[in-house]
Amino acid sequence: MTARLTLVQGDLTRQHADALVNAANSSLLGGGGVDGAVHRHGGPDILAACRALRASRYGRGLPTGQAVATTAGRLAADHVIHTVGPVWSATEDRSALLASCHRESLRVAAGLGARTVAFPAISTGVYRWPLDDAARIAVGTVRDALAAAPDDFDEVRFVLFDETAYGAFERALADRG
Ligand code: AR6
Repeated sequence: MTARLTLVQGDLTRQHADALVNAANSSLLGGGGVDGAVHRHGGPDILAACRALRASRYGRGLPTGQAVATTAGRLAADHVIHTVGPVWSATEDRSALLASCHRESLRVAAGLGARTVAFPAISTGVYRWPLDDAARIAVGTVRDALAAAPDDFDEVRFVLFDETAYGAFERALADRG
């Protein structure tokens, strides 16, 4: 059975899910927006796990479009999956990297057996990606991934911080039926 694709308006860090996706940066060492909230509410174990990843596999940082998991610390989840969205560019098409964030996060989640996964609107804050376009890419990519692996997940949830973001994702869901 194909997983449900759902939308909620709210704070990612208040969600209950097997895995929460963090809109990180390649340093993996924290920042503002979702990333700041994940570390603030999740506690120091997440940063410790990120530092360990920097010291081992990702000495040069996590490349844009890739994803890696850590503990979720005190969050109501088993895992945080950190992914690095592309910074919006008006001159260069970076859509493939934004799609890759979603695909790779789901690949990592499936590898961990995480059946419920919550995503924020990656790249639409500090990285300035226009919401409608980001929503179209996010929804389309997740939909394709779920169709390709219908038994891997129960629910993929987009958690949108405000009404504007929620509306953009609602339109993207409706657009592709
Ligand atoms: N829950 C859900 N959505 C949120 C939350 C939250 N707690 N906080 C913000 N948003 P951003 P990016 C929304 O900036 O654009 C960080 O500094 C926000 O309104 O968190 O991928 C990282 O360290 C927006 O719609 O991520 C990177 O340096 C969306 O989440 C950089 O920002 C994404 O906004 C990544 O930028």
